[in-house]
Amino acid sequence: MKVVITGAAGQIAYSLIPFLCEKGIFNSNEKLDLNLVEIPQAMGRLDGFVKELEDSAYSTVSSISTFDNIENAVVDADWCLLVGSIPRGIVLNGKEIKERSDLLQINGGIFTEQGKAIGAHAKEHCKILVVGNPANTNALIGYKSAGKATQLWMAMTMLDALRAKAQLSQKLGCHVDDIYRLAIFGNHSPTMFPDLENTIVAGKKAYQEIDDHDWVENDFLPKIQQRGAEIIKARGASSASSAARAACDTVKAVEHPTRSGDVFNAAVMSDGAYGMPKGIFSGFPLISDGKGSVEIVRDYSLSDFAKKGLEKTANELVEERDLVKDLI
Ligand code: NAX
Repeated sequence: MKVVITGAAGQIAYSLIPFLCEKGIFNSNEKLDLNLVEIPQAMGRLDGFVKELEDSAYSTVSSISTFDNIENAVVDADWCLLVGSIPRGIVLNGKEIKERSDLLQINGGIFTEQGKAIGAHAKEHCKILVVGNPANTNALIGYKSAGKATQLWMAMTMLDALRAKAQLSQKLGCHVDDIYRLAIFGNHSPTMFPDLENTIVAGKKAYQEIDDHDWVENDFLPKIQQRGAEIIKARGASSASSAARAACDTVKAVEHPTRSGDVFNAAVMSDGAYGMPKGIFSGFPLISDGKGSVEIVRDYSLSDFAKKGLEKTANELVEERDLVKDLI
């Protein structure tokens, strides 16, 4: 089982790789070949981390290799976790990258190259999870550049779903495991729409249990949409441990059958489901059969309030797509 991780010397990967090496994440008992990818300037830091991984003596791991280019790293890959990207605020060639359009163009270049390499060299049924932001549109660029319909491209919305579950469990005094069918629609950005109208908690409709639309609209939604910014303000750095947990949970969710009556969350290519425009990567409720097939769950009913939320996040995704149209 060959697993490629980019951005491997970064803060998310520092938590993510140990999580992935725990038993039971992958469906197969094959041992893992970890191919860790970084930019040339970060290879020294990556070597230090590799020493720590070696010292952890994971029984699940067969080999650990490092790469400063994507082409060689993805040969015969089963999974590619694309975590590395250029963050907003970085200074490149004397210019601070502040605008979303600049960020999309720069990361677009990275994901074009990575997509091409994955399409050409990774396994036919390789699964790809894009974590690096702007994750949905990076996934779109990667998917288009790969040009291989048999490969499964996803962008991460699991962290948003976990955040929403945590807030709901606090509100209703239930355990997170009692929450079913919580869905994140749209972009991994402040326009995302976390839906509670179809959520079930311990067999009951969550919305009726909450019985407070004002809390949903004015408390819950902004909290989930702004949670990333809240963490950056408090920590002085973006979410890392929770993002790593979410990435690992996404791999596990694809690798194993979804529990009966539940869904998991990731953004996949829209085929028009729930009125989301075709040809963008949007968060949807999904199910996996644990054998490589992932499908959108299509029986959610959406109120006018939810439809408005979906429209807003869809518009943003279309705008992002238009900003990178020369790359796709
Ligand atoms: P770090 O800056 O700590 O690490 C990123 C690493 O990627 C760096 O070591 C850098 O050298 C490397 N890198 C850059 N370009 C690369 C390339 N072309 N190939 C290989 N490696 C490359 O960031 P970290 O906190 O780990 O976050 C990584 C990404 O996740 C960011 O884009 C961040 O915005 C995004 N996030 C996405 C989330 C999601 O839910 N989808 C949530 C958490 C996080 O904000």
